[in-house]
Amino acid sequence: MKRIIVTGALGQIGSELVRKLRIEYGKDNVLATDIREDKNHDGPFEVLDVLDALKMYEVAKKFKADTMIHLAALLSATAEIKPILAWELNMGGLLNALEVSKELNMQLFNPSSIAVFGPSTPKNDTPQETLQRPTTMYGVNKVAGELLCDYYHLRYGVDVRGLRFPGLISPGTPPGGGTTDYAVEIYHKAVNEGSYTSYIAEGTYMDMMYMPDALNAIVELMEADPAKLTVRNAYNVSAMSFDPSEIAAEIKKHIPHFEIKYDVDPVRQSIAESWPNNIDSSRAVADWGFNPKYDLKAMTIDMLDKIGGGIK
Ligand code: AKB
Repeated sequence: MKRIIVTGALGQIGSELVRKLRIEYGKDNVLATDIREDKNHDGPFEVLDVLDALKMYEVAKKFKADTMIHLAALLSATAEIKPILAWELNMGGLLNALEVSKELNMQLFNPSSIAVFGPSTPKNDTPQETLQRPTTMYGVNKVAGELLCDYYHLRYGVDVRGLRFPGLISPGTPPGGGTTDYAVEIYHKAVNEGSYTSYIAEGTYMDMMYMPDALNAIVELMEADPAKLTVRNAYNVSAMSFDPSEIAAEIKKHIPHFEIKYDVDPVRQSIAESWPNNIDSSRAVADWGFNPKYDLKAMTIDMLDKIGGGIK
């Protein structure tokens, strides 16, 4: 049975992933950690700043962890506002996670992002291997992080695995500071207020995935036969691509009075425009059977149901 330590466990992915891992591997085999205290946490929990390498080592060693899921990071929009902090946290945290994984012989999961691509990358069906010249601090962190993962795998044999996540959509803990967050906010505003003002312009396409598919992808990748993995930096994975008007039209099918307006934020718009319209996930399909279940239609039904909008 795996013994898993999760960093950034109170964030959007972490809060749902820890719940799933505890169901699959047993509550006491999954240690949630975060920089914030969670007094009501239901299961093993430790306060951990990922920049504290010694504490990361001690906590993982004491727990006898054989796997680390390293989620603590600043997302793209916040990273543009606080680029130095983004560099320190995103790079320092990952370096510590790689070092601790090397020392304790742990398997490591590192989330990368569609942000590794930039304006010179092919925009449609973006291949697994292509130009990666991002123009955001977050993208620079993610490319450097992917290279570090390759390095630790080649040089030290660390069993590191990663996914280039698109925007992740979920009804629970909200994302914070991302460019794709509009696709989460829109559902809450639709249910609670009947309208949403999008900071991303109509016609701007980005890759997206519903959280259950993202969680399955993490577990399947970490369980995959290492001999089948041809990528150690991070696999392209996407389940759908849409622009704000398409998600609005899907919501309108269930909430007919719903209206979308636009008040474009230049910072997040320019980040979105530097990213692909849709990436090609075929390598993940071939190597370990990536198979997302939710498209825009199915995700919208589930999101509205869970948020409380019901289906009319
Ligand atoms: C963001 O928008 O920053 C993230 C991402 C695509 O990595 N959701």
